Amino acid sequence: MNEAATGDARVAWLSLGSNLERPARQVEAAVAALQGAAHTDVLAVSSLYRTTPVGGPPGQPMFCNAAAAIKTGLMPYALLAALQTIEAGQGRVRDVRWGPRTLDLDIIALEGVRSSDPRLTLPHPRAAERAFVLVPLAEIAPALELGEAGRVIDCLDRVAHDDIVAWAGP
Ligand code: A4P
Ligand code: MG
Repeated sequence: MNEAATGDARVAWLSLGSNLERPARQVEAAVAALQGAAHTDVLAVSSLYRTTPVGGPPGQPMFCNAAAAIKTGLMPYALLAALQTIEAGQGRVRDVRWGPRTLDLDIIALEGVRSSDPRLTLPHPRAAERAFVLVPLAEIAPALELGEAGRVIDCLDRVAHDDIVAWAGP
C-alpha cells in the first residue's frame, strides 16, 4: 500500500461505536468530523443501533453502533491516522482491549484494497461475524463483499441479531 497521503478517491465503509459519554452524540460528532476530514465526503450513514457489548470487561454499558460510507482521497494508512485523530479528539483512551470507549472507528472495507497487516487489516477480520457491524452496514451496503466471507447480507444471515434494536437515548 502506498504511504502517500492522497490518491484516487475510493469508497471506504466504516463501523462507528461508542458506549460512553452520550454514545449517540459521540457517533453523530464522528460523522461531522468525517465530513470535515481532508479529501473526504460522507456518502451514507446508517441508523443508530443499541447493541450488547461483545467481549471486554463484564458490566460495560450497551453500545451505540452505526455504519458509514465515505469517499476519500486519503491513502489507507493516512485514512487510519485520520480516524485515530477523530477518536482521540473525542477523548478515546486505549486501555482494556474491547473495553468501554467514547468512540471506535474501524475501517471495515476499502474499495480495491486487501491487507493482512495487523496495523490495518482489510477487510476487517472480525466484521463478518459481528452483528453490531453487520446490522448497520446491511442498511447502507448489503451487497458489499467482505472477502471470502461474502456479502454483508449473507454474513448477517449467519449471525444472531434479533437483540439489536434502534438506539433510543442520548
Ligand atoms: N487495525 C487493524 N485493522 C484495522 C481496521 N480495518 N480498522 C488496528 C481499524 N483499525 C484496525 O484497534 C486496535 C488496532 O487495530 C489499531 O491500532 C489498528 O492499527 P483499537 O481501535 O485501538 O482497539 P479496539 O477497537 O478495541 O480493538 P479491535 O481488536 O479492533 O476491536 P474490535 O474487534 O473492533 O472490537 N461490542 C459492541 N456491541 N459494539 C462495538 O462497537 N467493539 C469492539 C471492538 C468490541 N465489542 C463491541 C464493539
Ligand atoms: Mg478499533
